[in-house]
Amino acid sequence: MASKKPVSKKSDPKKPEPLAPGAPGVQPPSLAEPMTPVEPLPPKPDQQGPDPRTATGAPTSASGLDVAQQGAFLTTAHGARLADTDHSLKVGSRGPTLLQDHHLREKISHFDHERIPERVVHARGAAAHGVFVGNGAGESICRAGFLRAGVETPVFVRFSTVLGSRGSADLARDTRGFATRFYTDEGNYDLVGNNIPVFFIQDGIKFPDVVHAAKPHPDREIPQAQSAHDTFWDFVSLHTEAQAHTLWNMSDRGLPRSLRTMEGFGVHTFRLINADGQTCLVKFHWKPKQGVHSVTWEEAQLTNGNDPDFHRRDLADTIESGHYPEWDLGVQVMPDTEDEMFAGIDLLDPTKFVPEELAPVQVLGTMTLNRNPVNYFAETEQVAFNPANLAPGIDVTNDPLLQARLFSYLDTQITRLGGPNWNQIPINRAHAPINDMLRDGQHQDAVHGGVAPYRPHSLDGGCPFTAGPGDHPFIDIPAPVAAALKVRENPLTFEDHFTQATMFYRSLSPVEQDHVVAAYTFELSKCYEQTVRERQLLALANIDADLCARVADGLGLPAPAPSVPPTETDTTAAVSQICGTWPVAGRIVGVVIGPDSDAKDIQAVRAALTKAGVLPLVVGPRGGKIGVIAVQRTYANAASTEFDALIIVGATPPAPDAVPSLDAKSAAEGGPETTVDPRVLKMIGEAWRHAKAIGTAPGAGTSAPALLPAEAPGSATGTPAEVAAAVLQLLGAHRAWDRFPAVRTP
Ligand code: HDE
Repeated sequence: MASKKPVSKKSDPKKPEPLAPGAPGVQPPSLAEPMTPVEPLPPKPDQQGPDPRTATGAPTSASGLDVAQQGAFLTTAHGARLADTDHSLKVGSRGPTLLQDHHLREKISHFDHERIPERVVHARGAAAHGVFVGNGAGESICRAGFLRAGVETPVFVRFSTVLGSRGSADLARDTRGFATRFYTDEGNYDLVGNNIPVFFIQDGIKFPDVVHAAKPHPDREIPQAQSAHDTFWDFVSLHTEAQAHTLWNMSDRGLPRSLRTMEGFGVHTFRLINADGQTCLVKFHWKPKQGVHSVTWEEAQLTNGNDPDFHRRDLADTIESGHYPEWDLGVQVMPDTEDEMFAGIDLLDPTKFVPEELAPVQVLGTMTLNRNPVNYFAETEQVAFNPANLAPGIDVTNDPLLQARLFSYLDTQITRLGGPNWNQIPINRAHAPINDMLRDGQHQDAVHGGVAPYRPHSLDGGCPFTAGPGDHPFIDIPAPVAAALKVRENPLTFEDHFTQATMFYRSLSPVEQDHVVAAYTFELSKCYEQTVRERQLLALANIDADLCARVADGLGLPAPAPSVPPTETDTTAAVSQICGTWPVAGRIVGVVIGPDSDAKDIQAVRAALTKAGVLPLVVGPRGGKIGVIAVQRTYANAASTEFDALIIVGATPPAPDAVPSLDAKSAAEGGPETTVDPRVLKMIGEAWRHAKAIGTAPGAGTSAPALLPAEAPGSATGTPAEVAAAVLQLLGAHRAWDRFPAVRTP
């Protein structure tokens, strides 16, 4: 018979003990709910929030940011201490509940309003704090103070995908947002860019069209965070100025390995002015010191299932571990000519980029991201960027896409952040003194004194005054505007929609071109409408006949003839990601061990990797420890996609209960079954297909079955030290690129 349950549970009548003097933060080890109030633990040094505030408005002390609460006692929002937060106020233990229960209503009502509307685009993001240090090279072209040599400016950077909602997966094929706020001494400067240097549309008035087409279909709200559907391809095949950006999306750029390994671009052309009043036109670039790397499409699909937070986690973990990511900020400088053209490229057309061979990127300073946000909502969610936030010395151009953005961002925050005072939210506050005459409105946080928030006035001492030329005011650069008719049309120079798409495609390496072909074939195969596929094939025919033929072949459709004359174009080296060697610090290597692996061998591999700044994660058959080695991942929860390379130390782990399975080599050869643990084989098979470095260090007295084809590119075998060294070298190239054609062979 079931034991009788108590009919009611009373709140604990025990009174809290007074604080134990001299023992702040020390909790007795106990599994029970703590009953003795203690002051919060002091925070770690890097956990200071941006000007955090308590509910009372007073700045928090240094302590308290690593715990959720700011004091020992639970209170209501207006400061009354609470004796019970677990039981609503009822008439007797069986109710009904009383409307009088203020704490219940306050708690539930606040909860009801915990969510704010997500961003209509760029809803999913991850962010970090950091610092930008100017190198002085910008002084000759721009008077903005933060570019001066040695000036340190705090920054907050938010990376995002464009299409998906807040809860979507990180590795969607998509453009990435790269929005940087510089908290300069002269006010906030926001460089709100992307990881792709060109955009879908030339005029901001088309933005709702491209976004409606790319978002999930309005009837069923599918697919989430994807461009592989009819409405997207319908739009871009009709609106051919979108073809260049779409091609970048279909390339590896649409699938970054990490937010740390992305380039950033300001996209538009901006106008700079120096201290002597000379102007120039520039395109902004962020160049990651970690290299520009991507994942393969299969990795992206697997990762979205295994770890939809892959990019967020990677950024936060890397910063936490002290491997701070860095980017150089650079500019391509073009003369400020009357026609705003450069080498035949209309600098006001945001669907065009300037090849680096024509205007090299000149570095103005370096940004380091070195601190994770303390609170996602307060910082990453509430940050509100605005391309209209400019520093004195930097101004916009008449790019019609940029012009529309100058309206949109301010407008959007009024709905998203609930009123006009979003600039007062801590993450949005300028670090320069604020002295505006904006007053009142929802969520007004300031208690403004005085009586004269207007100008001119003779009260309040006449303040504020307007700044004179020597007071570093914001400068509207006096650019000439030609007399012309009011019209709704584009310049003729915006009409070429294909040349730069062709240039981009032909500048990629064969492996990267294969990926582009596979991406188009996948995406178009997901469209139901035959006319949409055929129209997009026509656009591809206008870009490159071979690209079109290969995609058409994959779709089982005839390749159409181009509708515009074939393009002759140069190539440009900087768009290919396969070049050179890159630093390996901050990369992750899975060290796969078996029950009998030698601890000394494992340690040798770990030590070599750690010395190079690479994070080794030991993957064992079960959790806990094997000898003295702590297992960080198990065969059950490890995913090959988490690692940039694999090293197998010791005998290859046997299958539990001798479950036979195919290994990578014999699978490739259609050969015999082995008894290697299938989860390990899966990891190795995936790493092989994704062209990752694979090392095997069989160790003394043990033998690893030859899992890979002989002389496999990107593989190494030998002693633990030899294998670690070889894998580190392979990692520098990111992947064993010459393995891809082998994968491609049917
Ligand atoms: Fe945005 N964009 N955008 N955009 N955009 C927004 O602003 C918009 C454009 C970009 O991490 C929104 O606060 C219009 C180009 C980034 O918070 C919204 C047009 C580029 C982010 C908006 C553009 C961008 C946004 C959504 C065409 C690259 C994320 C919420 C005229 C140069 C910022 C918000 C963050 C966000 C409008 C075009 C980049 C609705 C109307 C071009 C990185 O205001």
